[in-house]
Amino acid sequence: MTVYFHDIPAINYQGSSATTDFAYRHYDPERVVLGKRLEDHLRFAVAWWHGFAWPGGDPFGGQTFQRPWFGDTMDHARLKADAAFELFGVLGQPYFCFHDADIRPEGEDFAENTARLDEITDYIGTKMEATGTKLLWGTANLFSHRRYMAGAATNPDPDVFAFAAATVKTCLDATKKLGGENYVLWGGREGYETLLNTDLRRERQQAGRFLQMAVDYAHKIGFKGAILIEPKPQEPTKHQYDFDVATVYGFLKDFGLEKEVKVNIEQGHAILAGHSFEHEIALAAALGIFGSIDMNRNDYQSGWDTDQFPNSVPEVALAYLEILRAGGFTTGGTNFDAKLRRQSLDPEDLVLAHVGAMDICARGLIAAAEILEDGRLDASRNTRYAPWDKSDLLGLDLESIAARVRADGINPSPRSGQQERLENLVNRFV
Ligand code: XLS
Ligand code: NI
Ligand code: NI
Repeated sequence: MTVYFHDIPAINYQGSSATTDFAYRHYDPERVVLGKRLEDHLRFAVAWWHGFAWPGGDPFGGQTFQRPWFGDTMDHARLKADAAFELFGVLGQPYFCFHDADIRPEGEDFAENTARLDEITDYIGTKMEATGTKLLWGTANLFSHRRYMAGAATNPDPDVFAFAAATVKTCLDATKKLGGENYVLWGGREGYETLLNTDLRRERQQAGRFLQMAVDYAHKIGFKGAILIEPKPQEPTKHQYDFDVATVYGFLKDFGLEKEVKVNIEQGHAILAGHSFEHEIALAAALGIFGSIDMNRNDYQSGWDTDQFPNSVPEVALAYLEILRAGGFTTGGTNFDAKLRRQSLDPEDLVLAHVGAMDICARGLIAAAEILEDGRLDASRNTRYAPWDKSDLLGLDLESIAARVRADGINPSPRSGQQERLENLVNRFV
């Protein structure tokens, strides 16, 4: 019985000759690329919050969406889960992601929150078993409720730290129970508005200790998944502590967690930090902390985290190029942390947003694989660095290098970086 997506057929791969909007033109889950099925490369996930919890508001107006599951009872929560699994089925999505607050109504206190989370995750677990849909990651919403207005781990009030820590415990339990392959921490309010009331040093220590506790508990319960931090430079707070990949790596090093925690990188957050998505992915891979991605796109003019569905093959291709260069996803995947525009009211809109995004990602990944198979791009990069392969310079010191430069008459002659030529090469694939 359909709850919400009445009359929408299951979406199948039909290729570019498809005549309906309700078809994949590029995402063929069975297609083998670089020795792996596309579905296993991309590991798509639907985000419960944008698809099912977000009411369609903006800073100037409230709810535009009218969903039968909007409401704060457990019956509503179950109906929401029914609709979510219906969408996963229509799309053939292998994974989903959730925050505790997306799947259960807020209770009166911690005990009620926990009971509700247990109840709804039992319900969701049964549906997962029946459908084969899996959990890419779970997380705790430590930013929406007013108790978190001054931060969760970084709050000046230890009671808020305690409430947040207790909540993360329950969300780690829930994620483990559902077989989640990762657990994500996005510090939505872990930052500050003004130094006039903020002890930055203290807050940073609190955040580090909080993360150590989460990692210790994950070990203790035998959680096999990866723990991921999701960097973001600002919004909601003016200064977020987890600014970007480089900042997070320094933070992890400081608290001895660089081997324990990886990153979940979001396209829109990378843009807000003044980076490209592929820069953040490549840096995380170089540092050994690449985990997963939140796929979306930001409006390049607005300066907000607009969380739109991706629609540019050339951009997405460069991101997957770095992911493939890094060896592909292990526990991670492509989570659509993306929401409809608020005028897109219909059930079809939610389906087609994902269909388009999945096709774009498939095209991007296929293009990236072809670039690697072609080999010229990487060959050119290797040639560029080839002299380093036979160099012993990094083992020397300044004095001996100076002596060598004088003795050998070293006098470098610049070589072209060939950027336009390489851009032309890449453009033949995207
Ligand atoms: C918000 C974040 C959030 C995380 C999960 O900007 O992207 O959606 O992915 O808490
Ligand atoms: Ni995100
Ligand atoms: Ni975001």
